[in-house]
Amino acid sequence: MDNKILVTQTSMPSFDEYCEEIKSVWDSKWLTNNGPIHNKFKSQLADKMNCDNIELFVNGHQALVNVIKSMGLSGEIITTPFTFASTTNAIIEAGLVPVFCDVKLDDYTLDSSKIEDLITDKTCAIMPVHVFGYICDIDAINDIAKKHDLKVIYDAAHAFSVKYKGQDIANYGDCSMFSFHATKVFNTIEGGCLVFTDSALSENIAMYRNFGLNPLTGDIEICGSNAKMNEFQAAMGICNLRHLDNEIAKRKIVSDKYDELLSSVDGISIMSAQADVDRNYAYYPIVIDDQVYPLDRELLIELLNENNIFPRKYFYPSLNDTKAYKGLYKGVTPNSSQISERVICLPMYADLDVSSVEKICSIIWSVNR
Ligand code: T4K
Repeated sequence: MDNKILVTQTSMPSFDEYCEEIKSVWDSKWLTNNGPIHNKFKSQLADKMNCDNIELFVNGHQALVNVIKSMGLSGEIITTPFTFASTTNAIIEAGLVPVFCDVKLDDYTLDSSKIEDLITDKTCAIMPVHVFGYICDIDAINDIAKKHDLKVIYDAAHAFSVKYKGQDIANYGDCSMFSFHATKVFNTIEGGCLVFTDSALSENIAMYRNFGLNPLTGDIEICGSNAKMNEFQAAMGICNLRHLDNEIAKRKIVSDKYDELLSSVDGISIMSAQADVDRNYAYYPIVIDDQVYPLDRELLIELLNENNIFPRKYFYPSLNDTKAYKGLYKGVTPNSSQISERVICLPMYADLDVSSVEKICSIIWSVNR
């Protein structure tokens, strides 16, 4: 083992705890396709998120593509370019057109004041992202969607277990997608889920995730995919759910330490806590203003790398500046480009010890004195 400090590190249950959870699979020989462990995990998640309609997926990306198709949407979806590629890719894979709306400089989420200017007669939905676990302008987005009869699909990949006004974040909008990838606050190795309000969608969602097969008639009703979560993933979820509160509590200690040590570095912005939000401390982004801070982003990353610390440029480039999408879709997004060019996510995970945070911060400070 080397002593590299990477941007994140997966949290896992003990080997014995996981083995205990998957033991029954050796008796049943039932590995996937809505097995008993899958179903147990699904009902645990529904209880945790206090929601009626939930479906589990092999990964979050497939879940996003699925819900766009299951809702029968067509035309344009207004979305943010400051996100992981999955958000835009899902819209395009589902056969729709992304329209990029700029983000706010304070929390990097969709700027709700700019959404209405982008609505046309082709707009069918808004897909905001609770990026880094910071929640969007939920109330304003809801009002706009109601006024213009649009669906709201939250890419909540980073926001598992976040609460807004005391309610689980899953309960806002028409649908929320959570990612349970190994790099997330809560993981099922790979995995994800959809939580949605309209129970009439359940049938379509289930069919799209299983080749379009109608379980009652045996007919193929739609052109579906294979996106089911298997028993090993679900077992990891059941174990990790037991440790989630502790995971978030440990992340809070890391985040608080960063806040304490970085809040007064000239030229480095950190995020402030949002009102009415119980956080999950998914990421620790900082934004560097190299007119003030002595190093630009690349040089700071180089300095950290020399010290065996490996932050990441989440998210760069802004998606409308990428090779795949540059010039193809509508939207003027200077804030997204500006943040993308200056942001780095510092190491953030439950087992990151405070002395490592102190080391990272002292390196950041060392060039600022
Ligand atoms: N929407 C948004 C906004 C998203 O951010 C994502 C995914 C999605 C949708 C789609 O959800 P999924 O289909 O993935 O469920 C990672 C993840 O692969 C991806 O899930 C995530 N967002 C994205 C932001 O980050 P990479 O390419 O940065 O991961 P990688 O392999 O470089 O790993 C980063 C660090 O994590 C490593 O340096 C060490 C640590 N790590 C990684 C793995 C794979 C572990 O400790 N254990 C592991 O198993 O994409």
